[in-house]
Amino acid sequence: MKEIEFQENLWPFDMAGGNRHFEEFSPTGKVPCLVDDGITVWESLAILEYLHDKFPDYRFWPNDIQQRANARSVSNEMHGGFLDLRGECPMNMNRRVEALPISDGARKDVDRIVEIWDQCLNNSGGPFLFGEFTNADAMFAPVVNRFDIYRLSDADVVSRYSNAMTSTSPWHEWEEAGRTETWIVEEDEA
Ligand SMILES: N[C@@H](CCC(=O)N[C@@H](CS)C(=O)NCC(=O)O)C(=O)O
Repeated sequence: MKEIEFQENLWPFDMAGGNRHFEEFSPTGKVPCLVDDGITVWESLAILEYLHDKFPDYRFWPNDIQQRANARSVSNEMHGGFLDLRGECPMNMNRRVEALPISDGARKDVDRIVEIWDQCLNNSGGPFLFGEFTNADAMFAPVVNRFDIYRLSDADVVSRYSNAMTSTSPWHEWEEAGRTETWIVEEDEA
């Protein structure tokens, strides 16, 4: 989204083998992991903070201190929470769109996410949570996919945000790349 050059190294999951091959480049043995100029950064939110430090002019976080605090708060909420939703509704670019019955816990997560999107978009005017694309949108992008494929909400704000996100060319590239994968990770099939 910020048109910064990067190289993606695709290491398919090997759940049966415990993904031990990830340990070759990632201290936690998990992905994502960024390696830049000999610096290794793991944990998605730490990677986004690193990008903010490295490219201060790209506005990875909003300029305004109040908005930046809000963006960091909702991003941390995503990073550390919504476990029911994340467990029951894995992100999947290849799944056919179909409603999925979800637990009360996951419904509570959905309601809170709709509330966040509603407040942020009303406040900023959109198209992204804080106006232009920021780290907060990067954190919520996988949830846009979950809302779409499992038809989790028919709130106006959800289709509005989903349209903004899924009409970007990085989204198309991401979706296309996911759809060309031929392997199935059983753990990530709802
Ligand atoms: N809190 C970490 C989560 C990392 C994580 O759980 N990654 C998953 C894929 S989304 C993974 O690598 N799983 C492989 C495994 O647990 O063996 C982050 O935000 O980066």
